[in-house]
Amino acid sequence: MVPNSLEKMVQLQRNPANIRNICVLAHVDHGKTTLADCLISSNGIISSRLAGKLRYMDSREDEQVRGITMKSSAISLHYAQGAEEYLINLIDSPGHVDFSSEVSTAVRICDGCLIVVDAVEGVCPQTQAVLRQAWLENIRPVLVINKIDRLIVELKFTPQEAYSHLKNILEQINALTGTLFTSKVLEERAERESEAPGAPGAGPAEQVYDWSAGLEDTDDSHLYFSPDQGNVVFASAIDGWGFGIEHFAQIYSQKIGIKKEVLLKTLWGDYYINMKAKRIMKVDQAKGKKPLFVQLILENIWSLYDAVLKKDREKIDKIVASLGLKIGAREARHSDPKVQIGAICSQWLPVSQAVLAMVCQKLPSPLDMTSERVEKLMCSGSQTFDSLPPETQALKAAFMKCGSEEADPVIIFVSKMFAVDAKALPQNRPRPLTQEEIAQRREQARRRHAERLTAAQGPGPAGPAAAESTPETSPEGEEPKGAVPQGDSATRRPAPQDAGGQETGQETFVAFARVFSGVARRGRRIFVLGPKYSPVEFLQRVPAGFSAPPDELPAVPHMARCTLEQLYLLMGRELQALEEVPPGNVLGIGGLQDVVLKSATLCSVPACPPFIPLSFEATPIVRVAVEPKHPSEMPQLVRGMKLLNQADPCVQVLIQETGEHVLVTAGEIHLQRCLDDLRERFAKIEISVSEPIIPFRETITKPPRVDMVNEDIGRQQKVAVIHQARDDHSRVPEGVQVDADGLVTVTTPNKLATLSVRAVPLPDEVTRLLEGHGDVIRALEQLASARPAQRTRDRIREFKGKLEQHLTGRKWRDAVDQIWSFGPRKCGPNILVNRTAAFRGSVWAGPAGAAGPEASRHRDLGNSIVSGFQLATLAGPLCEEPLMGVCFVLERWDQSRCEEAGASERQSRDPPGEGPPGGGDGGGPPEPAPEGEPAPADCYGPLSGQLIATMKEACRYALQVKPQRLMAAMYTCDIMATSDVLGRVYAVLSKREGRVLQEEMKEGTDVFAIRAALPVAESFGFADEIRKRTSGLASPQLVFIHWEVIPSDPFWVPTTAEEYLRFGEKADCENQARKYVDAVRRRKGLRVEEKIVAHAEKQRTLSKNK
Ligand SMILES: Nc1nc2c(ncn2[C@@H]2O[C@H](COP(=O)(O)OP(=O)(O)OP(=O)(O)O)[C@@H](O)[C@H]2O)c(=O)[nH]1
Ligand SMILES: [Mg+2]
Repeated sequence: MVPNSLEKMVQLQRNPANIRNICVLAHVDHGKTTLADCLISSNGIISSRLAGKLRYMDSREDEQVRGITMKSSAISLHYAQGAEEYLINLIDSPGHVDFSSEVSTAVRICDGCLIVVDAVEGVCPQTQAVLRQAWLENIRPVLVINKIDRLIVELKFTPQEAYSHLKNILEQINALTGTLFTSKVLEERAERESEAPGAPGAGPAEQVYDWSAGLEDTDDSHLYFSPDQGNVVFASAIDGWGFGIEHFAQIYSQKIGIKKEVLLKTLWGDYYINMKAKRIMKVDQAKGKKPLFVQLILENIWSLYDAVLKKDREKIDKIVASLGLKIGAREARHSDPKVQIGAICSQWLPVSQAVLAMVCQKLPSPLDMTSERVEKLMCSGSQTFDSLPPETQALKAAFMKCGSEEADPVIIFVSKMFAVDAKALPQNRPRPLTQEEIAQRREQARRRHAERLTAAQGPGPAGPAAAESTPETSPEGEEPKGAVPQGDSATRRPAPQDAGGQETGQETFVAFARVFSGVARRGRRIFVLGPKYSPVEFLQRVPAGFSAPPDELPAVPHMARCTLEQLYLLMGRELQALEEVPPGNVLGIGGLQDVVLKSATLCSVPACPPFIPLSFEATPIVRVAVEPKHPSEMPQLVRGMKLLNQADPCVQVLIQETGEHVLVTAGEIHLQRCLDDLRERFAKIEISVSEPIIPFRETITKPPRVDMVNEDIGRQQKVAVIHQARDDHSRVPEGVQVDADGLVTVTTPNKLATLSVRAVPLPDEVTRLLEGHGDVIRALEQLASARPAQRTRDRIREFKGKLEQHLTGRKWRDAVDQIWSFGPRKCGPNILVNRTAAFRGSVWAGPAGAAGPEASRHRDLGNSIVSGFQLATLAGPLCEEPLMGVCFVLERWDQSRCEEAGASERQSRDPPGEGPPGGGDGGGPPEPAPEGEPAPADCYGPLSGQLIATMKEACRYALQVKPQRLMAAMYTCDIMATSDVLGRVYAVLSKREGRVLQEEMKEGTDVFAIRAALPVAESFGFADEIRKRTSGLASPQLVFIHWEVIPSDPFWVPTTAEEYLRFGEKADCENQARKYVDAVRRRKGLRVEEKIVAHAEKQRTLSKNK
C-alpha cells in the first residue's frame, strides 16, 4: 500500500465534518502504542508485518529501550468508509503516571478518545485517571478491550469464561462512568443553585434536600459502554485483530436469516439462539445454553487459536478456506504460531477496520463541539460565561461553526511545545533537486574542472589552496544560485558550513496545537494571549468597533504578537510543511519559541479570552539539584534548563535562594528522562546530580496517651514524661518564659514589646482544608486591595463556614474570626490567630476599618508580627523545613511603652552617630555601641525589625515545648502482581516502610491489585527493586497523595520501665523520624547530634587482635 500523498491530506483537512481528532488513553502497558501501530500500518506508513513490533510512535530512543511511551505525539491517517473519506488525527499518549501531564496536553486538542483496557488486568488506577481527564475536558470516549489473546493463551479460559470476564470488565468501567456522571450532574446542579440563591418562589417546601433530583431527568444511556451501542471493540493489537459486534451481526444476518437489527441487540447479552426455530431466546442457564456472543463469535476465534497452536494443518486450511482468506506461503509455513495467527486474523478481522469505523461513527467531528465544552474552555478562573463581554460571548458561534471564511476569527490553542532537531524540519531537510538545478550544478562542476585544469597548467601560489577549498563532494556547501568567483568562494565557503554545523546541534521548538476556528496561514500576524490576559481590559482600553492591523493596536498586558512562521502536518516521526491549515485540525507551528513558554492561546481577535489552563494530575515532587561538572559550563546549563522547561509540560526549574539549580519532576522515570534530555539535547554538557532532595514538613501533636510499648501513661509515668518535657524546655534559653501549658513569652531586645505565643496543633481536617483551598486563601489576601467577583466571595464564605465547622470546642472559640494570617508565603497550611484585646483586621475583614495615625502605626507593627510568623512557618526548628498544620495563637502583645518606641524609632531615623550606653542586659546582639548621646534601644535597630525577630523566636520556642513531629510526603503505590511474586512484593514494601492499604484479587485471574502507602523518602529505586525481585512481573505506579505525620518522636528516649526493658537504655534501635531529621540537617549543613564512636570499649587495634 502506498502512503497517502500530502495533497490528499491537505484536501481532507478542508472538510471538518469528516475529521476526527482522537487520542489513545490507557493505563501503562495496556497496548496503546501497539494499537496505534496497527492503525498506522493500515495507511501503509509501516508494514503490517512490523505492526506491534516497531512501536512507531515511540520515536525516542529511551522509549524504545524502556518499552514505555514518554510523550504524546500525533499522526494523521486516512480512512475510507464506502464513499466517505475521513482524516483521523491520532494522538498516542503515555500511560505511566510520571507522564500524565502529556495526557492532559493531548486531550485538550481532541474531540474523542479511545480508552484501551487490558483484558487480563481490567480497570487499573490510570484507567480511572484518564477516564476522569476525558470527562473533565468533555471529550467522548469509546472503548477497546485489548489483549483478548491473553485470555486464550495465558489464562486458558473457555469462551464462556472469557465472556463472563469481559462482562465483568465492562461493568467495572461503566460503574466508573456512572460515578463520574453522577458527580458531574450534582456539581452542575450545585453551581446552578449557588448562582441563583433565593430564586423567587423558593418556598420552604423546596428546601427539602433531594440529592438525586436532576439525575433521573438527565439522559445518560449514551454514556455507557456497551457492544450493542457500537462503542466497544474487542481486540488483540499484537495479533492484529479486532471486532465490534456489528461486523458479526452483518455476517450472521445473511447466514442465519435473522434481521441485523435484532442481532445487534442480542449478540451481546444473555440470549441464545434456537437454531431450529430460528428464534432468539433469553438464556436459561440450567439448560446449558450458550450466549450468542460465545457461540457465534468467541468459539470461532478460540478454535482458530487452538488449531494454530496445536499446528493442526488440516484444520487451519479448512478455516482459512471457509473464511475465504488468502495467506501468503511464507506466513502459512512459518514455524512461529504467532506469525500464522497474525497473518490469518489480521485479514479476517482487521483491527484497524473495526477501530477506525467505530471512531468515525461514534466520535464527534470538530463541528459537533458542544456548547458546554466551548463555554468551559472560554471561562478561565472564576468567571461564568454570562459574565464575559458580549464581544467575547459572540466568539462561541465561531467555535461551533468551525468556519474557514476569511472573516472568521482564527483561534488556535497550543497545548505544549516539543523540541525537534533543527535538521529534521522539512525546510532543512535535503530535498530532491529539480531538473534546472541539476543542469546548473553540472554546468558549475564543468567550469570548476576547467579552472582546475588551467590552474594546474600554470602553477601559482594560490593554486593548490584554491583546489582544496573547492571539494566536489560538499553538497550543503554548494550554492546553486549563479556562479561565484573563485577567490570569493574560498573565503565565503566556511560560512554556510559553520551555520550548518551549529544547526545540527540546535533544538528548535514546534508547538503542538489545534486550530479551533478560522484558517491558519503562514506569515499571518496573530495575538498570543497569556493565561492572565483579560479581554475585558482590552475592550475597556480600545473603543468599540476599532479595527487595525495587529501591530497597531495599543499594548495590553499579557498579550504579545507573533507571526505564524511555519505550519506542519504532524506525521509521527516526521513533519511535513504546509501553507495553511483549515479549522478543526491538529498541527505543528514553528517559530513560536520566543513567545510561548509551554502553552498559549493564539487568536486573531483580541476579544478572545485565554483558554482555561490544562489540568495536571501529577504533582511534581522529586527534586534534585544539578550543576555542571566543569564550573565554567554554567551558562550552558542555565540555557539547557530553560529549554527543558519549555519542552516539558510538567517539569519545574528553579533557582533556589541558595543559588542551587533545582529540577522538580513528577517521579523517578520522569527525572531520568529530564536528565537525559539535559545532557544530550539541551545543555550538551556533563552534569552532576545531587541525591533527590526529599521534602518534609514539621508539625506538632497532642501529648501522647500511650507510651512506646502501647501502655497507658499512668500517673507515675506522667511525671517521667514531664521530666522529659522539662528537658525539652532546657532548649529554650534564659530570658524566655515558658509556662506549664506551653505559653511562651518573649520580650524584644529593647524591652519595649512583649509577645506571648502558644502553638496548637490543627485538626487534620483543617490542615487538609487549608491545603486544598490555596487559591481561596490567596484571593483572601487580595481582599484588602480589590473587590473580588461574586463567585470568589461565595467561595470565601463557604471556606470560612467549613473552617468554623471543624474548629469547634472551647479551645477554638471565635478562633476563625480572629485569624490574622496564613503561612508560609501567606497561603500555607498554618494559621496565626490573634487573641489580643485590641485586635482588628482579621483576614476576613478586608481593608482595616479604623483610621488615624495610632491605628495605622499599630497596623504597621502588626505587619512585622505577621512577617515573623511567616518566617517561623517557613522553616521549623527540627530541620528547617516548612511547618504544616500548626496554629500559633498570639495571646498577649504588650506594647504599653509604644509611645516611647515611636519616639525612639523616630530618633533612629536621625543621622547616625548616637547609640545606647551598652548592649542591654544580655540577649541582644553584641553590637559595638557607638559613642554619642544615649538613645535607648537604638542599637537593636527599628522596633519593627525587632518585632519580626522576636515573633519568629517566640513561635519557634512555642513549637519546641510541644511534642514535635516530622511529616513525610506519601505516595500511593499501585502494583499488579501475580500470586507467585506476591510475597516478594510485600517484602520490598515492608523493607521500605510501606503500608498495604488494600489488596484485591482481580476476578477470574490470579492477578492481585495491591494499593499501599509509601513514604517518598523510601521510594528511590523502589520501582527498580520491585521489578528486579519479581523478574519484571510487577511494576508499581507511584502518585503523590498527601503528607503524613511520622508517629515516632524524633527526640524520643525511653522514660518508663517498660520502655527501658524493651528498647534498652540507649534506645539505639532505629528511630525513623530521627533518621530523616538527621539526614536533612546533614544535607543543609546544620548541627547533627551524633555519636561518632559507639561501643568505645569494643575497639581494638588490629595488631592486638592477632
Ligand atoms: N498478548 C498481548 N500483548 C500485547 C497486546 N498489545 C500489546 N501487547 C504488549 O504489551 C506491551 C505494552 O505495549 P505498548 O503498546 O507499548 O503499551 P502502551 O500502552 O503503549 O504502554 P505505555 O505507552 O508505556 O503506556 C508490549 O510488550 C506489547 O507487545 C495484545 O493484544 N496482546
Ligand atoms: Mg505507548
